Amino acid sequence: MPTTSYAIALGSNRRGRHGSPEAEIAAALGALGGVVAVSPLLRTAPLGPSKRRFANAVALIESDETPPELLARLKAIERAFGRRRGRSWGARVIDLDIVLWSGGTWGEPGLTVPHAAFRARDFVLRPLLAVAPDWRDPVSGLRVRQLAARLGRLA
Ligand code: PH2
Ligand code: MG
Ligand code: MG
Repeated sequence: MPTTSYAIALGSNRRGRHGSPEAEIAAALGALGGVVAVSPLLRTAPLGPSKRRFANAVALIESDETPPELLARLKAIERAFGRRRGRSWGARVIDLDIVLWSGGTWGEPGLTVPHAAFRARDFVLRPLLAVAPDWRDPVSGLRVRQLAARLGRLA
């Protein structure tokens, strides 16, 4: 029985072999497995240099994997979906980020949990609020609903 849950942020702003960004996110949810909740899908303005709008969502999953094990699997799914690496913040078929982990914090080069920037990102906090409003961020001590309210316009 999985004892560990994760909040995963999904983003896409480029068509892939499944079709539209929305279709890529739906396919990624299937590939993830262990999904227990999915937020509504949002269309969001790009943060950063990419010109195309994103489809974004957050899923809660249950998994026995450690954060590095899950990260390796997320990267494999990104590769299988045709994600090209190396172009930082370029348009992407799929982006799968670990946002929160029920085990608390994890810190090592290349993997920080909770996600280092999620508290400032509307396109993560808004869908996260829909599926896990009471999840407490172990770093700030604030619940997701408080983080969302703090970011403004959200709660
Ligand atoms: N992801 C990024 C950079 N900018 N903007 C939006 N709206 N949604 C994203 O998922 C996103 C972004 C890097 O991962
Ligand atoms: Mg990523
Ligand atoms: Mg990302």
